[in-house]
Amino acid sequence: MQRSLLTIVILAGLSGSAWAETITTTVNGMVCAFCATGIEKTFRKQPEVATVKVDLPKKRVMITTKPGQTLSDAKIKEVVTYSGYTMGKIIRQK
Ligand SMILES: [Cu+2]
Repeated sequence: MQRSLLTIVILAGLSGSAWAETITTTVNGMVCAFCATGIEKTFRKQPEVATVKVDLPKKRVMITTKPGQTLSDAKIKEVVTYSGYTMGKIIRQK
């Protein structure tokens, strides 16, 4: 168990970009559950996106991409703007 976990950690370190990316972005103007659901659905429609989680009190959207895929800043901005909001900072984690 511990050994396989170590292998995973090593593999993750070696292959880098082949792994999913976690992107967090602030969405200004997102104030209620309808906003949250709308933006969640729009992000979920993007082919690169694996999961979407909305933190309404913090006005944050957390996106994880499919392995080896990414979502460009431009694309994120497009989704947020298209949904009628303004985008804050984007934080990326591999
Ligand atoms: Cu709303």
